[in-house]
Amino acid sequence: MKIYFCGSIRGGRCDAELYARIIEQLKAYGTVLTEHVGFKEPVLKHIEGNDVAIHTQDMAWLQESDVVVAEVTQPSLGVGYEIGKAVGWNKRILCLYRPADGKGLSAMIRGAHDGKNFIVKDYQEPEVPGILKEFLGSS
Ligand code: 6K6
Repeated sequence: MKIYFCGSIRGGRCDAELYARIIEQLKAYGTVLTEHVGFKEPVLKHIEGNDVAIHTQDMAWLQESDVVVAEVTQPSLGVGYEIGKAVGWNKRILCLYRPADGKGLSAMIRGAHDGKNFIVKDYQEPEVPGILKEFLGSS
């Protein structure tokens, strides 16, 4: 299974270490095409700084992916764009959101939940293994 993981980059890197821990768990289910999203420093040095190349590569990976897992707590235009494209390409999508006082998830994400192909889960980190097993275990 090819897994496309989405997480904020220019939207803010406060959750980068959490992304890395989720990606490590995702590897038990298949190939994570976007492992760099969890890295502290940019590692795609050959395309870093070239936004056209980043977009082209990411869209190719997104198209070839079987499922999309997005950590959506830190708002990110890029993650929202990727989720929208994934919906258009009929991908199965899991969005993970950590509720916090005074903040709320976009209605464009929460409102897309259909309980089948587009899943939105409010969670805390200890729940991640069970959520991934439920979403990916049957894929
Ligand atoms: C930085 C860190 C690692 O690699 C880089 C170079 N930049 C990007 N490389 C690959 N994918 C990117 C890069 N910047 C954004 N993306 C894609 O958009 C990722 O797949 C993320 O899920 C999403 C983040 O969007 P922003 O708007 O938060 O940057």
